[in-house]
Amino acid sequence: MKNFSQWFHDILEEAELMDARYPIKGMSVWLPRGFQIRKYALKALQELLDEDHDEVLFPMLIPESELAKEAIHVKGFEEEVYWVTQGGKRELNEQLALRPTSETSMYPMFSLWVRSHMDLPIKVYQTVNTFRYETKHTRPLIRVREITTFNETHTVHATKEEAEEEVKTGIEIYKQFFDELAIPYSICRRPEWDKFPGSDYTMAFDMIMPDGKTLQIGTVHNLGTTFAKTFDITFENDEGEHEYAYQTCYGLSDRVIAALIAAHGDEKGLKLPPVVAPEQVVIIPIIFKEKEDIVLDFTNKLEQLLKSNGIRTKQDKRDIRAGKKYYEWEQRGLPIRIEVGPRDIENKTIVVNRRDTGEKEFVDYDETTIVEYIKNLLDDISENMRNEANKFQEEKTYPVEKLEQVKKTINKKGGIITCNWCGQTDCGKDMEEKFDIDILGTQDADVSGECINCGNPAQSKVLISKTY
Ligand code: PR8
Repeated sequence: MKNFSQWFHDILEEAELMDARYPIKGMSVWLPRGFQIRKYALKALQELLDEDHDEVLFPMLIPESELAKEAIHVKGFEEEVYWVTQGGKRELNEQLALRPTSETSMYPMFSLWVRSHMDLPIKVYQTVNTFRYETKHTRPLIRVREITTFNETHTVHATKEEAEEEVKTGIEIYKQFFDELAIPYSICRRPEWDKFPGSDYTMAFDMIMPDGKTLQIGTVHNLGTTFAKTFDITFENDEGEHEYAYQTCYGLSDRVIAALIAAHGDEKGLKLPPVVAPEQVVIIPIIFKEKEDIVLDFTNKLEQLLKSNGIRTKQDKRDIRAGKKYYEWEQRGLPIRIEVGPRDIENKTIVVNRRDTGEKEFVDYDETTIVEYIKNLLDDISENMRNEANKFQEEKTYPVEKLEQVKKTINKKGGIITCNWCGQTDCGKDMEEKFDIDILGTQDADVSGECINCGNPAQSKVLISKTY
């Protein structure tokens, strides 16, 4: 892919995912095909969250007085908040923020809900739209001003250990989710200067995009007791004393769909993992005049058989050239295309094409085994797509030992560099400036030796890249 930015821009239109012509910067329209992909991705995520979290829905507007309460948090978002100041022609007594995220909408309510340790833990999530007046260059799905698919989980616990455990749970849920969608990632702990405003620390997932820059695709934050102190979320312990609760929050956004598109797409267009494909199989009847009935009778039955077995199937009977249909379905990224013509029916075969490898196979047709065959093939496609994507992320992650290799490697190859680091803010910021790169964060590892930049003893492994 020569020019990823252009490719990404074009594919949204060509595969009928989004219309970016909406007349507000940073806001786009989800088209039916895009919306379906979003729907199946959310379904996969919600199934994982629902095991141990409850879905809720909070209002979109936050009173200024609540938003302003947590000083560090509000500082982090002050440049990005949209304000509602009027109702009709009347000025509001207090201006209301369009939520940039929901801590300050939820936590005053948590304060009312939590009385004793019996009320804990609270583990809730919601999928909502949030608004951030981003000043960096906006791009559909990647950096938007209306995040239309903000899935945020918020939890409250009686102990620090439980909150730590929940951070691990959040990471595990996201790992499973990204694995299901065949989205590769590296996980690290963000440096102090880049953690979520108000959190103790932030764990982040980053994916290497085809152009070599990384995209932050999800974050898990340990909030400690900072917000509990601000919003007075306390509980009475066994000894009758009031204690501050420990909190976590974690979130994903529209970026997951961007990652999905970017991780697998190629020159022919989209390539969708079966779990999110609006149709997993498309059947193309090859119709010749005299044999039309025979072919359609066969393909109608095949369509019904697959559908009744839970395989999302579409038959494309449009009166246009078969070649044009192949081209379109390839561009839309459907995992499997089946072609059936009169001669295939005579030979008791069907032609099965897989989008991931481009392979074509003549398959003996047997009504009793075809469903099993297609299901296995879908599994195989998922697995193959996951392996390919993970391989890309691994191959573009380079351990580096000498300082002069940092900039050279990133500029030449893109991707993520790993090296030894002292963990000091001054040293990290010095590297960011010197080499025009970003410190993604640290990974726990047994390191020995010196920091690649300042020569002090190394404390951890650090991940470095250029970022979106
Ligand atoms: C929180 N509070 O808010 P976070 N466009 C698209 N995606 C975005 C954008 C944007 N402008 N900004 C952020 N994201 C916490 C956790 C509730 C939930 C995506 O955390 O600010 C990024 O992938 O880190 C980010 O990791 C995720 O939303 C969560 O946002």
